[in-house]
Amino acid sequence: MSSASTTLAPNVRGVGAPGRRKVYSMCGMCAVRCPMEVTVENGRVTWIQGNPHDEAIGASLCAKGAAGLAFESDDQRPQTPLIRMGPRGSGQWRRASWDEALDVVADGLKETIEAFGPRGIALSDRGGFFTDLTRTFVKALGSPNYFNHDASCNGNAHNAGRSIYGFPSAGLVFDYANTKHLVLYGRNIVESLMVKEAKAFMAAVANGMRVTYIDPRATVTACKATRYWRVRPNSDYALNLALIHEILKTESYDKVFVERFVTGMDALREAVKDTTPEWQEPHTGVPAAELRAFVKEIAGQAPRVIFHPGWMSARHKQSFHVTRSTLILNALMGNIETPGGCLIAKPPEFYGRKSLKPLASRVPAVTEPRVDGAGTSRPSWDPGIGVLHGLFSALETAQPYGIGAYFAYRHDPLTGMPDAEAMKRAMDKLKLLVSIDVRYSETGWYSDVILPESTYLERANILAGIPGPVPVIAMRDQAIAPRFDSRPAWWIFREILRRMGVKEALDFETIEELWNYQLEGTGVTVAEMREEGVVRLADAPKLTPREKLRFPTPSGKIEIESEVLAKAGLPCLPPYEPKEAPAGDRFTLLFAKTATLAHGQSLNNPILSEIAPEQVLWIHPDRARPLGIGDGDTVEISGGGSYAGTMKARVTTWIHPEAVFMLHGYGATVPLATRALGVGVADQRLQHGKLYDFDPAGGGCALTETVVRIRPAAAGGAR
Ligand SMILES: Nc1nc2c(c(=O)[nH]1)N[C@H]1C(S)=C(S)[C@@H](COP(=O)(O)OP(=O)(O)OC[C@H]3O[C@@H](n4cnc5c(=O)[nH]c(N)nc54)[C@H](O)[C@@H]3O)O[C@H]1N2
Ligand SMILES: Nc1nc2c(c(=O)[nH]1)N[C@H]1C(S)=C(S)[C@@H](COP(=O)(O)OP(=O)(O)OC[C@H]3O[C@@H](n4cnc5c(=O)[nH]c(N)nc54)[C@H](O)[C@@H]3O)O[C@H]1N2
Ligand code: SF4
Ligand SMILES: [Mo]
Repeated sequence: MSSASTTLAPNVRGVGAPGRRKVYSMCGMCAVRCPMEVTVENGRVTWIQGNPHDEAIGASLCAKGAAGLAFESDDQRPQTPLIRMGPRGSGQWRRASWDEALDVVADGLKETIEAFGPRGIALSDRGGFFTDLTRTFVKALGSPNYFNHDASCNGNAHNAGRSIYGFPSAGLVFDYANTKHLVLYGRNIVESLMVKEAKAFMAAVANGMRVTYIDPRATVTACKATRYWRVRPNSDYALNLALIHEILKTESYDKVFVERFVTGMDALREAVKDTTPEWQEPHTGVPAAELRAFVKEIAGQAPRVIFHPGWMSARHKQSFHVTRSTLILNALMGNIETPGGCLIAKPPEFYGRKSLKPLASRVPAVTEPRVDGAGTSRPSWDPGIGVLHGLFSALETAQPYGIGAYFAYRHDPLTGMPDAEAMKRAMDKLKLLVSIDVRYSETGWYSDVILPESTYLERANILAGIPGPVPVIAMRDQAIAPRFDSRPAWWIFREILRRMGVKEALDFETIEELWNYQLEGTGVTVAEMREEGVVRLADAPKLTPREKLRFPTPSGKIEIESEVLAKAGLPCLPPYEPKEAPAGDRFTLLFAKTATLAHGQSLNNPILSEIAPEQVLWIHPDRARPLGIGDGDTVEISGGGSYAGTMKARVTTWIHPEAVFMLHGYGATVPLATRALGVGVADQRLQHGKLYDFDPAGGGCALTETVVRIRPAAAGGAR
C-alpha cells in the first residue's frame, strides 16, 4: 500500500470554468513547442492558433499544430496506466490505478537500487525547454544517467559547438532578416520546419536573401534556393575543407576578427593546404569552378553570410567535423555577433535579469561517472545530455556497470534510434522499462508499464527559460481537464520520488507553487505569465560589444585547436575519409521529415493520417534502369537485418545516383494505433547495425552510412 494520495487530479485553477477565456500554451504536436493561444469555451477548446503576442510566430501554426484538436479528441491513446501481463511486446496489458502502477514502478526502482545502486536507473527524454524536471528527477534518485535524444538528432553538432566555441551549436541564433547569403547543408527549413524559422526564412527569401542549398536530394528548400549543389552523400567535410582552402588562399576572410577571436589558424592552414577546389571535385561532385565562384560571391557579402551548422543533415563518422568546419567558416566570415550573422543566445543575466531558479539545485550533485562515459572516458561528449547508445551497450554487457531501470519519457527510441532489434535485445536485460507518453509509442508497446501523460492541452508544464538574442520565459498552462485517467509529468515524477523517500526535490502540491519557486528573484509573477504566455526579459536585442566578446573556452577565443579534443586523443582537423560509392543494387539510404508529420508520432492522427504523403522511394534513373525498375514500380528495400519492406519507386534525377531516399516516421507496429499500423516502411529498422556505429568525437549514430539493397518486388509483393 502506498502512503501517497494519488486520487486527486491536479487540475490548474480555473480549468473547466464556464465562459470564454484565452489560455497561453505551447503546441505539443512536435518538439518545437511553438507558443500558442488556446480559446476555451465552457471547458472545451474551440480554437487554437500561434500566440499573437509573440511577433515572430503571430497566429501561425503548421499543419501538424492545427491537427492538435484531432489528436485531443482521438480515443486511440492510453487512457489509464497499463501494466504488462504477457511477455514484452506481446500487447497483453491490464488497466491499473495510478497508485498501483506507481507502486510497481517504485518496486522496480528499489530492486534496481539493490542490485546496481542508484546509478542503475536511467531516463531519456526529448531534450529542450523542460528538462530541468527530468534532470532533477534522475539526480534526486542519485543517478548520473539522464540522456536526451541527441544521439540520433543533433548530438554531433552540439558537441562540435562545445569543442570550438565553448557552447553547443544551438547557442547560435541566425539573423535571417539581415543576412545576404545563407548556406544550408541539408537543413530543410521549409519542410523540416519550426514555424518561426520557416517564416523568417521565407520573408528573407522574398527580400532577396541568397541561399546556397547543399543536399544529395532536392528538397522544397532547394527549390527556394539560388544555388543547389547535389553533393555526394556524406561528403560535406571535403567540401568545407576546400571552401576553407579557397577562402584562405584568396584572403577572403575577416582578418581583424580572426586575429582577435580565433586560435589555431596555423593548424588550419596546414590541414587545408592541399584541399583545393579540384581535390574536392571527385569527392563531392561540386565543380571546382562553381566552388570558386561561390567563394568570390560570399567574399563580397561577408559578414552577412551564414553557414548553418545544421541538425540532421548527415550522420556519419565524420559529421562532428562537418559541423566544426562549418563553424570555422562562420568564424572566417567574422559573422559572430554581427547583424546578418550568427547571434549568440543570451541568458537573462546578460540583460541584468535573473534566470529561472533551477529545480535541480534542490538536490545534491551526483558524483558517480556516467554509464556512457560522457565527460569522463569520452571527454568530448557532453555529460549534460549523454549519448543514448551508451546506455544500450551497457545493458548488453553490464559494463562499465549494470542498469536495471529505464524511463523513456516523451521519447520513443524504438522509432528514433536505429536498429530496433538490437535495442530490444538490450531492453530485455532490464528489470523495469517505463514509457511515459501521450500515445502508444513503439517503445511504450515494449515496456512494462505505460504511464499516460495528459496531453499538452490537458496539463501544465514547468516554466521554460529560453535563451536567445532576447531571452524569454514561456508558459504552457492547462487549457482543459484531461479526458482520460492521465497525469502531468511533474506530478508523475513527484509521486515516484515520494514513494522512493526522496520527496524534497519536487515536493510541490500544485503547479502554481512550483512556478512560484522557479520565478523567485526573476521579478516576473505567475499572473504576468498568464497574461501573454511569454515574457521577454529585455525590450530589444543587444549585441555583445566587441571588447567584451569572450567565448567560454579555455582561451576565451574560438578554438580551432581544442584542448577537449586533445584530451580525448582526437584530432582537431583530421583528413577527409573518402566515401566508397555503393554500386549495383546497393545505395546509401537517405531519410528525412515531411512538413505534415512529426517523426513517428503523427501518422496515427485522424487528420494527418489522411493527408500524409504516400511513402515512395526516390531513385535516380541511371541506377533504376539497370535494375529493371521503372517509375511507379514496387520495389523491395532491405538493410541487412531480417527486416525488409516494399514501396513504390519514384524515379527522379532530383536525387544523387549513389543514394535512395524515403520519408521517416512510417512502418509502425502498435495494433491499437490502427491508422498508422502497417503503413509504409520504417527506415530506422533498415539501419541495421547502426546503434553501435557512431561518430567517435560527437557520439551520434552513423545513420547516413546505412547501405540498403533495392530490387524489384516479386509479383504480388506490394503492400
Ligand atoms: N531513421 C531515422 N531516425 C531518426 C530520424 C530520422 O529522420 N530517421 N530523426 C531523428 C531526429 S531529428 C529526432 S529529433 C529523433 C526523434 O525521436 P523522438 O524524440 O523519440 O521522437 P518524437 O516524435 O519527438 O517523440 C517521442 C515520443 O514523445 C511522445 N510525446 C509527444 N508529446 C508528448 C507529451 O506531451 N508528453 C509525453 N510524455 N510524450 C509525448 C510521442 O508520442 C513519441 O512517442 O529521431 C531521430 N531518429
Ligand atoms: N514537419 C516536421 N518538421 C520538423 C520535424 C518533423 O519531424 N517534422 N522534426 C524537427 C527536428 S527534431 C529536427 S532535428 C529538424 C530536422 O531538420 P533537418 O535537419 O532539415 O532534417 P531532415 O528532414 O531529416 O532532413 C535532412 C536532410 O539532409 C539531407 N542529407 C542526407 N545526407 C546528407 C549529406 O551527406 N549532406 C547534406 N548536405 N545533406 C544530407 C537529406 O537528404 C535531407 O533532405 O526538423 C524539425 N522539424
Ligand atoms: S512546428 Fe508545428 S507541430 Fe511543431 S510545435 Fe510548431 S506548430 Fe506545433
Ligand atoms: Mo531532431
